[in-house]
Amino acid sequence: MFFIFILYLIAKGLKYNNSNLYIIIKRGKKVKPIDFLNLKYKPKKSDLVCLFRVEPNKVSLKEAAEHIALESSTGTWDEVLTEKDYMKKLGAKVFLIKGKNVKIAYPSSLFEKGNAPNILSSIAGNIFGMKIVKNLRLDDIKIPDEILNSFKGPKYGIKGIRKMMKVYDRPLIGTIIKPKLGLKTKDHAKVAYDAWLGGCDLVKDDENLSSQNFNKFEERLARTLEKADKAEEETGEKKAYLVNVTAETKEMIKRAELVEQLGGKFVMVDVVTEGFGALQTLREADFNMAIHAHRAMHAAFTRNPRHGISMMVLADIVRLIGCDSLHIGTVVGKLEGRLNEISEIDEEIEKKYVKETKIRLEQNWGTIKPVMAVSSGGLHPGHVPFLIKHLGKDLIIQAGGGIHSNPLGTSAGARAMRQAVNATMQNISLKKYSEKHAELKAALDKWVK
Ligand code: CAP
Ligand code: MG
Repeated sequence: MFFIFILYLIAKGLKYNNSNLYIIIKRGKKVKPIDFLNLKYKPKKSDLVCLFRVEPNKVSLKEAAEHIALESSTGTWDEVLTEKDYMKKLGAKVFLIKGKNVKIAYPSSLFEKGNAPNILSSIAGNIFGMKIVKNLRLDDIKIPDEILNSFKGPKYGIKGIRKMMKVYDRPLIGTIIKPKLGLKTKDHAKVAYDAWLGGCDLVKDDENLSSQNFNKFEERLARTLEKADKAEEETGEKKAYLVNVTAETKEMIKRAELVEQLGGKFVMVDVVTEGFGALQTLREADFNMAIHAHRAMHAAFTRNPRHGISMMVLADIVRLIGCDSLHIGTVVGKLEGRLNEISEIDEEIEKKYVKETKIRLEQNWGTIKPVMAVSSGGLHPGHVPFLIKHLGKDLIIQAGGGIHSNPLGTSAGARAMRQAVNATMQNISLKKYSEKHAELKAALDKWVK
């Protein structure tokens, strides 16, 4: 019976798949397929390495891992007769399985250099939908020099932003104009002006404001930049407007051109909804402005710790492509995010070298500049000591509600944030500092019980 079965396979030229063991029979000739699993393999310096957490579905972990490696590199669900010997070196290799953790090395020649969407279509593509995995999480990637050097990275980074804003010794303070949608242009510009006068360094649009009829992009940009100039003259400080240019790619570039013409310091872009290709287009255009990355929609794939792509990976891509500041979370604010994860992301984007941890791979960023971390979402002055303690002073602390809901108004709200930063930098408790600072007192009375 078995003999007849083998004859049948030979006749059909089909594959016999005995779980991990593949034998292809091509017209009677055995062809050794690519080895996607080799626990003795030592990754080369030029390999891109991925750290996955894998929950297999009705198969062994080894089999699931092998299928992740093949589907994300050169293989498919069955061995194909079109495979050639010369492509064997392109196969990804599972080289470590430890608990649910799986490390896979990808030869860098699998990827087109300088093409972020292409890289993600392999290592973060079809694999998340494979029936062979119940859950699959891409925790981190280690990017080799060959790929790093094919991207621009941030134009300004932390040092450049500090130089632009002439603020060297404290976190920068930002606000988001609220209400997030609906204000007419004139009122939008007035809120920005009040926030700058109170002490904000940066004022940004919200993620879902672009060029709606109630507040058109061009007029908003001109009027708000005019207020930034006025605030600079009046305060003697640098003030930046982070205008949201998120739009269809050509339109986004057109809007960024206008920001450059009008002398803006920053543009802001929603990196996930805009798309990584378009983000590269913006960075490649090499405008004079710094790029602020808002991450709206990221939680659709970063939030479930068992499935999807981690914020660490998104942060890697954003640094690689070249944004200058990136939202990484707050721990204490309104949005989900744990301290250990957020502080490790903070290191990943701000340091030149990061070492391996449970959720991160080692990375040497070489000449790619550091990105300034942004904490935003549900923040008020009472949170400032915690943020500086855990994320350091190379930080943009942003508050929308935490400034515009201060009982004394927007300018006072901004002043309260500056007071909280000043107190923390001088190691004075907020409570003590608020005894002589009415704006901070109003904030603490409202939010810190
Ligand atoms: C903050 C914010 C930001 C979020 C984004 C908002 O406003 O403008 O978009 O911080 O989250 O609309 O929620 P508030 P993250 O200060 O009024 O909360 O930084 O985590 O990506
Ligand atoms: Mg927002």
